[in-house]
Amino acid sequence: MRAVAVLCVLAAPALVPCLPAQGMGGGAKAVARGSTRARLDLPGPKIEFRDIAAAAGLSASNVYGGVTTKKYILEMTGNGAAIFDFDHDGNPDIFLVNGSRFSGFAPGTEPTNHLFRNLGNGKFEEVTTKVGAAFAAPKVARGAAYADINNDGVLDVLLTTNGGPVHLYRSLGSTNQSLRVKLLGTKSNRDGIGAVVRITSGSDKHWLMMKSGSSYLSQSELVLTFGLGSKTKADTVEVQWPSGQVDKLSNINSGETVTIEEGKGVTGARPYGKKYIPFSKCHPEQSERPAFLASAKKADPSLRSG
Ligand SMILES: [Ca+2]
Ligand SMILES: [Ca+2]
Repeated sequence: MRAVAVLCVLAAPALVPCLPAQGMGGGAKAVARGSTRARLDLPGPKIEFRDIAAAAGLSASNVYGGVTTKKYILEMTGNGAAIFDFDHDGNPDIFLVNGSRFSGFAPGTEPTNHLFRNLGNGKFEEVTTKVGAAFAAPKVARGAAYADINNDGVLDVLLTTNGGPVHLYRSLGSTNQSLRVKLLGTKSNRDGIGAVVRITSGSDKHWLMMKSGSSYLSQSELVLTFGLGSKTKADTVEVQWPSGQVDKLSNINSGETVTIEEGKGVTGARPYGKKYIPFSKCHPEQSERPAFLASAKKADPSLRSG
């Protein structure tokens, strides 16, 4: 099974054409075109999904059961996945954990995580081996979630393994800027789940939805992190709440986590703490450094060497 399987889950509406057309509302008609192309004819615009995973660079193999046979349901489910902007360049990246086979793996042959960096042109680069030896070490993983565990503004990653320990990876980040948004619903639900936040920063536009779930038995933090690249503020921030309330704000600085309360605007701001702790002090057993830290060092002479 290849990484494309995760995108199939994310694009679940594409599975609708597999259902019989009978009973579907609005005069919908399903038209199947082979195993990789399907089209759902609706009264509105035509919607069609095409498998572009390999062309986009998402070609690493994920391991579940045998290549052609699966003995157990858990060998067919796929594992945790997360989409977040790990390097704050404004492009969402893809993190996958990997591997379920109840017959086990010979030592050293276990599957590995996959981290794909979004190049912003429809292509992804796998950077798994560039972000630290421990990150790329073989393991049979299951759940995956992300959060900023130390308030440095950089998202860290947690994963669980089959019958093994939990792994927590603290990212050293980059010199790119970011803004984090926590929502406080009043008419809407307290965490703002379902709310859409849109920001503009110069000519850049980004949006994220506050959501629950989306990974295998995992929940990432309920804070939205926007990568701003070199921009130091969001010119506009708009929150569209599930209640229908729309809050519009302006000139929100990067480098902090702001709390936006429904109908009131910004009611709190927490600046990030210290960043760029030398890698060797965090992980003296490792010689590799995250690729994005290396590039950040080149761009920021104040970045201390590990
Ligand atoms: Ca990115
Ligand atoms: Ca962090």
